Amino acid sequence: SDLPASGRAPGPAVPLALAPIRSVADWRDAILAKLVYALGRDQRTASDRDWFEALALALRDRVVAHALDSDNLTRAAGHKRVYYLSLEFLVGRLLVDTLTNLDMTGLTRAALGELGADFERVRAAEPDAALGNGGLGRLAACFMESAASLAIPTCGYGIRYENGLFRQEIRNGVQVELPEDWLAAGNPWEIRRPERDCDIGFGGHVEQVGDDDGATRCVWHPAELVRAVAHDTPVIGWRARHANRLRLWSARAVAPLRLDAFNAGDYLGAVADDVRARSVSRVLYPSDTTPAGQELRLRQEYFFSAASLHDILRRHLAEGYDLSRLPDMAAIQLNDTHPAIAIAEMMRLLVDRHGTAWNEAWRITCGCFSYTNHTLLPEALETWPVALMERLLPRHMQIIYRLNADHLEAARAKGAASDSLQASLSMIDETQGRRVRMGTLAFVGSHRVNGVSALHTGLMRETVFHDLHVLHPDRITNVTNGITFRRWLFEANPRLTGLLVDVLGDAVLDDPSVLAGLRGLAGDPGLRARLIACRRANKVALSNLVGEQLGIGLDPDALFDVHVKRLHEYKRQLLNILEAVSLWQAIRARPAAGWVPRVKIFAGKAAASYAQARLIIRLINDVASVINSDPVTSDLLKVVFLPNFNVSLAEIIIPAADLSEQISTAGMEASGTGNMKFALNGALTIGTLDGANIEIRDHVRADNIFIFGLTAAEVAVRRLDGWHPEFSIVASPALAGAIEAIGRGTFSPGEDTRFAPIVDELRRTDRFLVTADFDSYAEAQRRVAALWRDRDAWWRAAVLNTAGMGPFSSDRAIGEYAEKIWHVTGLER
Ligand code: OAK
Repeated sequence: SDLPASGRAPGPAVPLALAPIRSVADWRDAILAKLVYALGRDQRTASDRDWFEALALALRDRVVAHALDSDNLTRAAGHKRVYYLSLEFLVGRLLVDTLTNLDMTGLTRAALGELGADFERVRAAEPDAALGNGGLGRLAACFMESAASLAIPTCGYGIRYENGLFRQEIRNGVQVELPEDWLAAGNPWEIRRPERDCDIGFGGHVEQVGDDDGATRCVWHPAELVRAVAHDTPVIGWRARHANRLRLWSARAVAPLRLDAFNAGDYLGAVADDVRARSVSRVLYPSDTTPAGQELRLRQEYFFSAASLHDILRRHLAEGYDLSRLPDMAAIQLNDTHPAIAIAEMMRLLVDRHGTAWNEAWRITCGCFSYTNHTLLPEALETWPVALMERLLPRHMQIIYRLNADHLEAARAKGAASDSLQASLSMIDETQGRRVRMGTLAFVGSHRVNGVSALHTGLMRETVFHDLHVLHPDRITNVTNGITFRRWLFEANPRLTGLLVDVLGDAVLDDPSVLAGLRGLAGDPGLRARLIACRRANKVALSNLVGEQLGIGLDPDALFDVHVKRLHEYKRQLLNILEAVSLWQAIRARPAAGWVPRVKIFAGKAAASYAQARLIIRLINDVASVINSDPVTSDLLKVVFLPNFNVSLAEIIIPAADLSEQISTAGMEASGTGNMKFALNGALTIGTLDGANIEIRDHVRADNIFIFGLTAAEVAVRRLDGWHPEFSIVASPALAGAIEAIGRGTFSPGEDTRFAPIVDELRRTDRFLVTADFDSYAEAQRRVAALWRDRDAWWRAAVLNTAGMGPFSSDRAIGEYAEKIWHVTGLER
């Protein structure tokens, strides 16, 4: 018979979406029912956390109904699906996102009010899901939201880390890392999917079935199995048009308890296998653009890639398709090289498990995969020691050798035959021990490879991927990053959003290109007055937070100059704090010279092992405590370092910013996405011609952005032409004065060597060209101050920033992926 394995006839899909909630009373009762019957709590004693959980469960019912409905439609339509494989999803909170996309915020405020709960406090009770380090992880989260909003059937796959990105405290100016326990009280958004669990192998040996060139069937006998346990979080799109899932895997032992050992009193030994297995999904590596270089990291990468591919093939076959049709039904996006081992795993599954011929398996694999590169920093280009791969993934190593032989042979046939070209094209790097180049594997196994801004994509073609690009000139393409306007405008800045709706109409909520209509209103005094009021309210909110957390009083009428992002030398927080020191010295020298009052706001985490970045955090904090207690400058300059930067804090800081610092060494920031969030909210950018700053300048127009510094091409020349930082320091009294003050212990009384590693780096090597760009940066800051004094001109520029940001919606970015890379459309209803 043609009944499915369940024995039940499939029948027509039942309409699953729950009836819309029509009244506050209905919704209030739905929330209360969750509080009482799902959580067993009493309304009179319920905590904010209890209300959050009850509300999330009530909302989840509705989102899940949409997700099942979307699934049914996708299946019935035989529609292609996208699979987004990412080791990081930096989601943040989901409550307001879900309410916004379901259009239930107002209703919920009222319903909670009737229940005696406070919406703002309930909202704050949700912990951030911080399953990512920075840009790459946050981009994945924006993309999930946009794919749902565009009704593109998509499943995100990643790891359900028990401990996400660490919580940062600053003690005596020093970063202290504490574990973040986001799951401690449970996670009401997720649903366990035990029927999707699968077992992932490691180690062991390979049994050769055919000849020994690796291209015929083999049987891998792993020495160890780890169970991948599936958890789904539904992701609802804007106006509830469609819902997708984020499927996160956690790890546990196949047999979590050895009862014999336990009964014999060996309580630790009885669970040792489970502890070992669970370590795979225990912590997120804080490896933002530096390699973790450890076995556990490779285990994580293979674990989630293999579980995800298993799931993708299972679904494809269950829906009755032949494997040869996989590229028509599945687009698999690799978010950087972290899941690149999936390419070898796909070949293994097709060849060894399903008996597909090698060349056909390769056609299927390349047809499905595409790869996004997120950095060109040499230390972040992933390579794995061949010996480690052979031990952990012996069959994959064989497959990689065979793929590499085919690839090098094809290159030779196209004329790339010299030893040096073959060595540079090889998947195996022989220069520092033998290591597998994951970027090369990802490139060769993908039909498209993309960079994340025009500049970055150009540099991919010219530098790291040059030889591969010559071999496959149509493979590299650009998709400039984007951000979801739902979270970064509607939710983070409801005041500005209300104003935009008033001025531009409801259409602005659905079509970001409508923002361009602001251009004609840039000189409108009425609009300006309302914008000023809205920014001021956001600045008051941030000032209150700073007051509560740090006891520093801020003047909301001062210029809020904001630099928030991961701490990394190439992002040059050091350039900013040096300029702050120099500004402080200049104000002290001439206190009555008509300075623009300024607050320099910093936030960001440093990788625990990154000593220089940690020291820069210390410098910022030490400079802050000296400057903030100086009575001479106290009305004119404040420096603030807000601890524990995360998505939720960003949502408060960004709408309150006047000036956005995007000052990386040109050529080093692949794109940046914070730059987009600030400009969308009307902050003016001070920045280098790096990453997406260049495209932002093109869209907001050069008069409305403060560009300074060396270009990427000039940086490249500088590095070759024998330039020395002392040249720049000698030529700049302001810079020399700032460095000297730091070296002299002005900010580390009694310990003048505290910042010696920073001073030495600046004076001797200055790999990130801080000294080379200092004067140009300081001059740009004077332009900032001059424009700030001209209130009309400043706000005109601010309006033109918001007006120009339509193209930076992640809906546009996802639309480009869909068209150019995935060959998929949104699902029609
Ligand atoms: C993290 C780990 C390894 C490789 C890259 C990253 C990463 O976060 N890169 C960042 O990706 C963002 C999204 O594309 C870009 O906007 C940032 O410029 C880039 O540094």
